[in-house]
Amino acid sequence: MRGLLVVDVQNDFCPGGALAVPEGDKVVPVINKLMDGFPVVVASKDWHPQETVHFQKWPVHCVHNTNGADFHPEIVSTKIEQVFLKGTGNKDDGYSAFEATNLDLAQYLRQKGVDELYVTGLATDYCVRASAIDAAKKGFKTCVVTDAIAAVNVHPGDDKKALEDMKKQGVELLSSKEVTNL
Ligand code: VGL
Ligand code: ZN
Repeated sequence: MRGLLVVDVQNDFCPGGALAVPEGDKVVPVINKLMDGFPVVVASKDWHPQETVHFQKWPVHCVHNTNGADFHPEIVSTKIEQVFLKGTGNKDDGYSAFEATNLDLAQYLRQKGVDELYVTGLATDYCVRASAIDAAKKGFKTCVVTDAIAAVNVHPGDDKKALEDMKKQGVELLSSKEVTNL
């Protein structure tokens, strides 16, 4: 069975946010459309404490229970059956949704009968990359939806490098159109 993972589509990663991904909000309508085709839709949230080593590398963002950590207002969150919170400690980055601390994502998906995971969201070169590679390593057939992701690109080309890394780890890359027609 197919599951959709929506990674970190939160205000702070969208234009105007504390760690805005260029055009981060362009993924929202694509993800909303994809949701209808999936029996299981889950999401992750970057969910940091006020002080963490993570903020030595990044501007303060997605502090738990703040507006910046909320989902983008146009994401149809009623379709998301469970949210996985990550980066919750003060000593870890928690880039992968499989590092969530409130619930075990891999266990949850297996329990639901999901063996194929479609990964979307923000950001291509950090949390999408880490989550997709973890999913593949954990034995899920894993696909990243190329028009449902956007990159931070701290260094130009990080997005392309991330896509290459994911492919090397056995992650398939498909457009939302291809996914819808599967
Ligand atoms: C992310 C940088 C810092 C992400 C999270 O969601 O990709 N990137 N924290
Ligand atoms: Zn973060």
